[in-house]
Amino acid sequence: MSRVWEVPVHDSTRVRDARMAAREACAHAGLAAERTAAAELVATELATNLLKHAGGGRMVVNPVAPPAGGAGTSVQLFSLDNGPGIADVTAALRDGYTTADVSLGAGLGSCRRIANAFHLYSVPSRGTVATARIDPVPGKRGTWAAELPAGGIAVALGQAEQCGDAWAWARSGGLVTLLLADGLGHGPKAAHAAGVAVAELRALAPLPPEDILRRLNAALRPTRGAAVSVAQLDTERRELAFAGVGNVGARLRTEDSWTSLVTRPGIVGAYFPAHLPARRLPWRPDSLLVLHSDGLPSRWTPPDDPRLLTHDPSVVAAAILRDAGSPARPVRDDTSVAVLAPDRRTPTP
Ligand SMILES: [Mn+2]
Repeated sequence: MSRVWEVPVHDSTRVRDARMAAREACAHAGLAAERTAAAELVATELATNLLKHAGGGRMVVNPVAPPAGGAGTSVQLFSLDNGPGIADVTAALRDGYTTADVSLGAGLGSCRRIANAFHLYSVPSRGTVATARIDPVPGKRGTWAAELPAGGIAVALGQAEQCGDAWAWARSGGLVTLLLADGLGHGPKAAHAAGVAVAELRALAPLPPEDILRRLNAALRPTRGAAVSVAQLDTERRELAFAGVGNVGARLRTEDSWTSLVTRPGIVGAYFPAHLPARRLPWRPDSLLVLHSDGLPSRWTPPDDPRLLTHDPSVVAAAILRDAGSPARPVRDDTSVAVLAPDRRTPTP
């Protein structure tokens, strides 16, 4: 997951770049030709929409874990803009629908049909976030339901190919564990360190967060190290356990307020804290957890739109990333956001 693609889309030549990014990501993920074609079509459509309807924006492409139990790697495409938004999302998702003078072709409805999961969050005058996931095999298309309990997005400093941040989630019995790792510095060595942490998660998922971090400390010793936070939801006891080493931020939404969860100073793989207590908190049906690397401005504001919070975790993560950064506040590092929200269900757009 260390490889990421980011394409600013401000003129028509960039539509091709978005399509090529999707193709490269599919090759990286080992997807078959038919899935690659689907990803290219979705990328072309989303990038074209950015130009035609949003006055530009950006596309991000990340390899991600496939749905629970699935093998291989999926490709997640994101389209982010601050354009006028889509007034009627339901109409826009109808196959063949377009507001442009000239038909764009299949449109968003087609993206929804082709992708294994497609989510759209649009606010008039604030812009649109679209996420489309292409899995190794077709199926379960175009659902609005949040079929995965977690989602995330990662972009690299200066649109580099290697991202030093990585996130992953894993299920083990009634436990759902979300991890975000920020490799020291940036570039390939940071990406390697974060990648090792993510690769270890599946095997460590039955352990409590503090033990996962201890085991990662050993696994990351040959690397340059990483800041890592681990949040684990016990779905039966409805309790969240959290522990972190280094500067990966965590915020938990409880009722209508956000709580920052504190991490211990240190570097997983290099300087591990002697004492690492996990914090345990109650988890409500409307709870939502955000993990983020320090690429996000330290004073970012959590989303206040209750509609956003009911969306798919991939959408929430992408909207946080979009809204936290601006030309006035350029990012200084790789940036990633991961969201845990297993109880979300979005019956209507
Ligand atoms: Mn970093």
